[in-house]
Amino acid sequence: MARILITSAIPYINGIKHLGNLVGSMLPADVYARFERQRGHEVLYICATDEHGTPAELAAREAGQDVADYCREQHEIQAQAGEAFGLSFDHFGRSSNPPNHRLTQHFAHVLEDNGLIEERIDRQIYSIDDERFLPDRYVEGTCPHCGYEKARGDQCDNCGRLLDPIDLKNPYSSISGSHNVEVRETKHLHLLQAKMQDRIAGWVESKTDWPQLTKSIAGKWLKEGLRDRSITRDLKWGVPVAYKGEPRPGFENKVFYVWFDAPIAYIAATEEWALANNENWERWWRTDKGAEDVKYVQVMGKDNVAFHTVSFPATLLGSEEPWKTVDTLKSLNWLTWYGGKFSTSEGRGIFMDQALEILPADYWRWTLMANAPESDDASFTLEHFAGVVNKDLADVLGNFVNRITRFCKARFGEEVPAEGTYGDNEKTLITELDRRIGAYTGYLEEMEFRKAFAELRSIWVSGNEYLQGAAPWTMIKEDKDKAAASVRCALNLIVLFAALSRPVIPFAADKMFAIFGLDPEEASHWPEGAAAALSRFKGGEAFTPSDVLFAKIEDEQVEAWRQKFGAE
Ligand code: B3M
Ligand code: ZN
Repeated sequence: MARILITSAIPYINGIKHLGNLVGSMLPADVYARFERQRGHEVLYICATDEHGTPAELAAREAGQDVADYCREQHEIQAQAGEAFGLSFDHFGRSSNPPNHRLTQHFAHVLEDNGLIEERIDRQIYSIDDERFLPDRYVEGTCPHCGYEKARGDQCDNCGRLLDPIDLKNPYSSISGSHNVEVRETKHLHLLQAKMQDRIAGWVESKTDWPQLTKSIAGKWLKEGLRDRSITRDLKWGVPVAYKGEPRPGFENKVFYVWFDAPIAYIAATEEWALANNENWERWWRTDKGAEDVKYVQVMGKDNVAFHTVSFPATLLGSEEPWKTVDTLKSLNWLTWYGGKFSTSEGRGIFMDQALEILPADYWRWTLMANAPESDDASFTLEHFAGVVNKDLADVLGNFVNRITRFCKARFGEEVPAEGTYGDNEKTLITELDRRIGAYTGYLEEMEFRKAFAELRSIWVSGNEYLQGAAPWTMIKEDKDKAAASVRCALNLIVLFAALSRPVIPFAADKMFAIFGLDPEEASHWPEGAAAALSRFKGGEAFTPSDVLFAKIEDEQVEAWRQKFGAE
């Protein structure tokens, strides 16, 4: 049994996440966590809300709320949405909670002791009308690289480049819209990443099994040369620049930069989990306390990769303390909404809460994961979604389950039939299933989700084909025992399919187990092989057919959703 620590990028607190955010980090991490749990490994899946920085302050201001209240409410909303989507976090913490304050201040302190932090004078945009500095997203303007006119101070949404606010052309305050701004000097702490270039490069080098996308993003940053970066901001909301309760002189009105404290929240949220469950967090994070045996997997969208391959490792390695660093880093491309951006402000796209108002979680989970933006960006359209649900879930998996349980009930009664023995048809099926289950398991291990779920779909199809060939509905007239054996085989297949499908469609899988009154925890142990799985029921086991597992999506529904969610 291995111990596997999984973290997905922690979602910003500023409002409920859309389907693109979901498939970019939390959902693939969940699928992987569920898979590894079913295989009997000890898994700890940690996530949290990312509550600091200008996104939080700006959103609270827009909502007309105090930022602490806003974060508390939004955390609850995101926690509930995650649960409703079946995201199986072991803990969903908050970057604003005390453990993260303590750890963030601790890291800054040891980094400074190690000569990796320095006070420097920065030039920052100051808004005369707002009477304050405008860090990061508080300032907008024209991107110096691509000319986009609404680039934010920290990043251009159009070309994706990271920016320094003073590089923006024609800057203005995003609070008041005022152009009455000037550059002023202010003191900040800088993390001396340039000193760590060789150290980080060597560490990245040692990560031989990182996927291509991850490697190439890290490589690009290292090639450009690591730059020192400021890790404090002129803001009120955040982790105070203090140590053991003592504010740092001259930094009373400053906090740590959100990207400095957010990854540390992975550790802090583990500590929250430990506190709540009387567990030990250090055995997951400290290599001197048992974490050397942990496999640590991170999942995130491609825009977060630089922070996880360079900045966060600089924090961990620079501390010279025995922290666990990432082993496998799975990064994903973008999911687009009809080829464009999901946008809260423009009402384009579907958000997690809205999705569940119209259809159950599994419909979305399947479609998103089977078409995950892995090798490239992928486009979400309602038409494609309806096609996938109708074909894969309703016609292939749902139909298989409904058809065989109804037929058995009508002709053999509500018990698995015991008559007959397996023959050539079943032998062929077992051979095919073993091959496909092996491939499927391998893809899940590698987190190659599209390939994995293409394989799972083929596994479901092979069940349908088997049933088509065995045709118990005609066979029953010639050879009732033979028909009984194929019905038994097909009923066993339902349980096998449920176990294999549970990482991605957990709710439907549990409904499938419930047909036979099976305990999902026990019945979902990762299948050893098809032969064993298909002889689970020997005959005489009672069952109750379920109602329709997956309803088809009608054209009229698609049309109505197109209007509602701004499809183009
Ligand atoms: N909250 C950005 C994002 O949600 C950021 C991730 C932090 S991971 C430590 O894309
Ligand atoms: Zn740009």
